[in-house]
Amino acid sequence: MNQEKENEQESYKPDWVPENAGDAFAIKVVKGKESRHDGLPSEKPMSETRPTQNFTKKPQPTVDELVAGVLSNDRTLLARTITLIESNAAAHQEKAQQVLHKLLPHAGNALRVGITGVPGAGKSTLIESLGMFLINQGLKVAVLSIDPSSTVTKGSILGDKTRMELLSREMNCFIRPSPSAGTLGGVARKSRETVLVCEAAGYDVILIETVGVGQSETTVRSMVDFFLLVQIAGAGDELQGIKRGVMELVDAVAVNKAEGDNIQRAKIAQADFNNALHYLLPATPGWHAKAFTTSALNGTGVKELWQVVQKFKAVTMESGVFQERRKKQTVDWVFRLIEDELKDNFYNHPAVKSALPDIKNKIYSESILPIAAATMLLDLYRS
Ligand SMILES: Nc1nc2c(ncn2[C@@H]2O[C@H](COP(=O)(O)OP(=O)(O)O)[C@@H](O)[C@H]2O)c(=O)[nH]1
Ligand SMILES: [Mg+2]
Repeated sequence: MNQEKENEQESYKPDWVPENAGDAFAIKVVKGKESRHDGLPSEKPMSETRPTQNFTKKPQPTVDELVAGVLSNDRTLLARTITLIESNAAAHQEKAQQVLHKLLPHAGNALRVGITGVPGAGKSTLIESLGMFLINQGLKVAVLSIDPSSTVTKGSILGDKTRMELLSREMNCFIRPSPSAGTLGGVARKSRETVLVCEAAGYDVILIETVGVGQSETTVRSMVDFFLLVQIAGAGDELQGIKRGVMELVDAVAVNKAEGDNIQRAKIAQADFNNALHYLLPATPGWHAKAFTTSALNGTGVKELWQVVQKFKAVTMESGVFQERRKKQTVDWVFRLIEDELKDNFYNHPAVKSALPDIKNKIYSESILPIAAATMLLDLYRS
């Protein structure tokens, strides 16, 4: 003990200290402790006493655990299954397919509703309103969004979560943001599979919000039963980016923000939309799309909107159009999967990959004809 104390007090001068330097340069060396920090003797070296187990990852649930979890609507396992589906890692995709395979017989029982419209039209707010209405009717609601431009950090869901404040606190609601940025095809495949997983978990209504840009509307139309366009009155058709094409895809139009001073304008817009819809081929055979007014903010028109959806379901089920569309959607999906796979294979082919930049340059400089370029790349792929 005495010896130890002496060691602790021992001072020495490093060799860079000037000669004749005073005590200011002295360094006191304290011997390391052999005992634990609480002063008690340690039986193991320090490195072995570290609680490494806290830093190891939780074991991954097995396929059967995920399946059982989804079927019993365990929200954590539901979310983990979706994360698996969204992963691009080959091992995850393989596992996701096994889970899906087992869930498929339990899917298909929900009503799938797509909601489109320009940013700011009030889609998320309408989902909050409609979702709460449905939950109060005893239904379970899943909300998904499709936005190929969103990323994990900058995704629109940040805004959406605040718009869906009440809904996000409901036990009977499950909200899942868009898979992070990727090709529309990739995002769509993941979302389609997520729909099936939510159905297997027992959700009665799946609401899918999509940004009203590019091809995402056609994509969402291809995975829902009912498609709703949310509009605002007085914004002007150009401002709302209304393409005739979108009107041809929808089963109803909701002229939103129809409250206060805006009611009159909303009614005029409603008439305009009804007029336009009248001349279009219906998106769903046997169903005439109509425009309605809503105020997502204070909930007016939401109940009526749901009655329209209910009527749509009854009419199309009766005529068989509902079932027919689902079958057609499945066939389309299969072909889309094939197309995506072929495209992936093509662009990832080593010979194609390495030749592509050069061929692109040649196309730019017009030193190669387009058809020759395509033939050259395809030949490389087949070689
Ligand atoms: N006055 C009014 N404002 C609304 C209504 N619905 C949505 N908003 C507001 O419009 C803005 C955009 O709404 P949001 O739901 O995020 O639109 P989204 O981009 O289409 O999802 C928000 O500030 C909402 O509070 C409505 O019915 N009336
Ligand atoms: Mg939104």
